[in-house]
Amino acid sequence: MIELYKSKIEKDINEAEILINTFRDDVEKGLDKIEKTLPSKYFYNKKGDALFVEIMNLPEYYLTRSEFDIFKNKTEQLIEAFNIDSNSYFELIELGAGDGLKTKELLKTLDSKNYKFNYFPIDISLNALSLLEKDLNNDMPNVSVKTQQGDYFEVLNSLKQSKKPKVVLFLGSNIGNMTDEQASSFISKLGNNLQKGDKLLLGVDLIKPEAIVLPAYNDSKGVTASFNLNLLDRMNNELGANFNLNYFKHHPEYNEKTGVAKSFIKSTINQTVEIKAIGKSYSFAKDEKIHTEISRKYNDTLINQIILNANFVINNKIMDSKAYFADYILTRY
Ligand code: AVJ
Repeated sequence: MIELYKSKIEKDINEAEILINTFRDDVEKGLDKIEKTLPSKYFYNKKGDALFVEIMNLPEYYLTRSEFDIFKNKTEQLIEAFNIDSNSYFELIELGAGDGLKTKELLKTLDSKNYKFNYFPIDISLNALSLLEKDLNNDMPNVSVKTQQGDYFEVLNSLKQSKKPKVVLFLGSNIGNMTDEQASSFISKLGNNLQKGDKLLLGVDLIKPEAIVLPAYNDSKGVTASFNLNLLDRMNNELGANFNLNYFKHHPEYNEKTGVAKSFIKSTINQTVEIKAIGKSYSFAKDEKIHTEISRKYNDTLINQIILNANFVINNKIMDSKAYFADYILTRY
């Protein structure tokens, strides 16, 4: 028994070490570049998760509300686009668990119309999954929830065995954090794990004027700034760095022509920062920028380009009342 505990603890320690080592390696790789970068995936620690929840509730951050509008008010259109017989069983798979607020609207309607399905939320975080499962079991006991912990593609590959019709949800413009090349290969890989006729519901933010987009990434309360600068805090806490947060600031940019929003951290003075875990010091010139995130906005042309080499066609495009956001329904061929 004790041996068993010991090996479990050792396994946990081992996994934690791997995580911190990849964080260190990714930081080193990014900061060694002429144009310094840091990966946005490291925003999401406990503090970052909480800040992102705050962001979703900001008046300037229209994305979540817009997609919720679709799920609440255009539910029937979404379901119709799935093109599934209410009498034949299908699998509803969601990439990322989230708080389920949008998905709940869909689940509620599917349930009330007596559709036969299981809901499979996939997430890397067991904690997020168990919170969602409890909440759903409580709110809609009729809906069968089968949480799947792990990597999206590993889980999809295992679900592929069932050969049942599938609808995959990838919401929230999460794809916008990828470069277009990364997005293409992501969609291709999704297609490889699905069968002919299966659906992908891809939620994306649409290209729109700077006056609307920029404030969403530069809110007046400074929550997005804290979210971005949390990366420096993480490096201080986890990599023994000495970033002084008083001398760095959040700097968002948006190009209305290309639809690319970028977030940077800008050094406000000439300074040197030591990162003990890397064993190096980095110099930052006054006004030098570290690129931390892309939040791409889309239109039909861009979506068609991204799915060009994947086996999908666009079947429907369902937008919110302001046409800020679109849920594209893609069909695997
Ligand atoms: C969760 C990737 C959709 O890019 O809009 C919010 C993350 N970053 N504010 C986005 C985010 C800054 C968000 N996504």
